[in-house]
Amino acid sequence: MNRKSKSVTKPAGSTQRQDAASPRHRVSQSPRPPISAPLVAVVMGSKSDWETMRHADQTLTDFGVPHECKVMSAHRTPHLAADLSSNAESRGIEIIIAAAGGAAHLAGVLAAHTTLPVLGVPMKSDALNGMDSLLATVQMPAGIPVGTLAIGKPGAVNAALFAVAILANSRPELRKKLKQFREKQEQQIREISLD
Ligand code: RP5
Repeated sequence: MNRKSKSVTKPAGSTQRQDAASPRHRVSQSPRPPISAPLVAVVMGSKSDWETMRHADQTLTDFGVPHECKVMSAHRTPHLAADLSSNAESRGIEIIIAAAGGAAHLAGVLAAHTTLPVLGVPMKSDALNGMDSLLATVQMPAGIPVGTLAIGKPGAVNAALFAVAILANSRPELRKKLKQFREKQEQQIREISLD
């Protein structure tokens, strides 16, 4: 499945949906579990951004956060972008992560159509190595904020971690997972030996 051309929603726990004809389904006769509605929308301006943004997708999956990944552009598909953002809150989405490169106005445009928190990830560009994307994303005039992360993969991972931190404010189980993640990360550094 081309995950960048259509919505991909991952349920909490990242469990595989059981096919209606699967042996397990036939034996249990239990109703198919509903797929959790996405809490986070990961939007990117081009398919070429996916190699970077797959790290946001993976991080959200690791934390069991239901999310969707979509390609849409502020300038190539302006109506699609406006619709996604305008309807996000009513669909239960709580955070939008927006990645774009070049004159990276996607995050700002999405933020203009919603009061949900929008996290921007500047993509590394060929011409200016991502500085153009960074400035276009971070330098929002006062009034419509975009929380901007680092250029490229670190920003993609941190945008997902930031989304987890926001969601964790009202979800103790997610807070616990985030603390465990930090503890594991710290332990890995403590165990490094340079000999
Ligand atoms: C932006 O232009 C995208 O976010 C991407 O980072 C950049 C280049 O897009 P492509 O020319 O690779 O489609 O809209």
